Amino acid sequence: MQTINWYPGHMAKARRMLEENVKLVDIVIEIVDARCPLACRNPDFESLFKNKIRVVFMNKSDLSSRESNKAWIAHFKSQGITAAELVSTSQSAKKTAVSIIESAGSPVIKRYREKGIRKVLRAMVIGVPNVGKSTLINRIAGAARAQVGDRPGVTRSKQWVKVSDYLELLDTPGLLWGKLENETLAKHLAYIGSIRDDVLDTEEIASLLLFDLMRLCPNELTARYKKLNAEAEIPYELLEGVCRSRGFVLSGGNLDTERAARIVLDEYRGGKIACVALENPTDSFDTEEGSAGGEDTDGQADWEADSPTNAEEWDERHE
Ligand SMILES: Nc1nc2c(ncn2[C@@H]2O[C@H](COP(=O)(O)OP(=O)(O)OP(=O)(O)O)[C@@H](O)[C@H]2O)c(=O)[nH]1
Ligand SMILES: [Mg+2]
Repeated sequence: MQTINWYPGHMAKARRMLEENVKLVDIVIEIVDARCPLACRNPDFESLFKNKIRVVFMNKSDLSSRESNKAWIAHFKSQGITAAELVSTSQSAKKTAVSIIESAGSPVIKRYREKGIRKVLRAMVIGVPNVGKSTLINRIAGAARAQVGDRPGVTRSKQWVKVSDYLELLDTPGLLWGKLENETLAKHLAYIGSIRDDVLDTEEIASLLLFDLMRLCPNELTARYKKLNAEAEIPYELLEGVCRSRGFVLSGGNLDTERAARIVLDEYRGGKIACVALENPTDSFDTEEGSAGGEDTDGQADWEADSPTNAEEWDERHE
């Protein structure tokens, strides 16, 4: 796979931005995609948010499997982290999210009440691009306050959203962090649309996605694209199979794999292929084993992921 790499400078900036803003809040709400919580989480958070109340929302849980959602919640619980599954696009998300945020913040409210102060709870919503941070904030606020979109990098700067006289949420731009040197996890971020498609080789990413889905949910995959060869050993053959299934043939008889790649990624991200987890708490992604591509050997960036640019913009505006 094309190497997805991280610029340490951007990493430092993103970290500094979080460090500066975390001082302004009582709670850190971490949004992860339920299909790949590991890829979405930053290993640095333990130290960065040491003294903060933290909540993990596994959003887009409608796009993953029930068993996996349950397993992840139990996993977070075993680590002492409050976690809940959410579907921010559904009405019921507001009630679930607000009740968890309020109960997580109740010790702070209580502390202030003892001093005779009615405290406004402030929570910062963070996460990699496209996981649904702004959608959740809008849902909680009950209005379209924050801009949303089905691509990464929609939110470009931080924005406070007042939910009530006692709760304010800080929307932040999606930040890509530290996991990009692990090829498997980087691949997951590409699948879920956290990395801009125009800096990716979409045909390669779609081929790898098909290859992974053939292992995770062969029945659903072959039901959707009928001409796939379940025994294919080369990921690209599966993309060609999608072309045959859908009749994506160019004049001259060549297969339109570019079109197939766009369709596969769109359909996967929209939950049309299967609702299945890419990661489970018992998985180990420490090594590159099981990844179907080349290796990052020299640590040099082949291309620059987009979202650090958001971090820079955000930084500049708030320095
Ligand atoms: N299926 C499903 N889609 C969701 C859910 N939450 C958000 N989405 C969709 O995911 C896409 C991204 O949502 P945003 O709220 O813009 O994501 P974000 O994290 O703010 O993204 P950036 O600002 O780019 O970092 C939109 O198309 C939403 O409709 C969910 O729970 N389930
Ligand atoms: Mg946003």
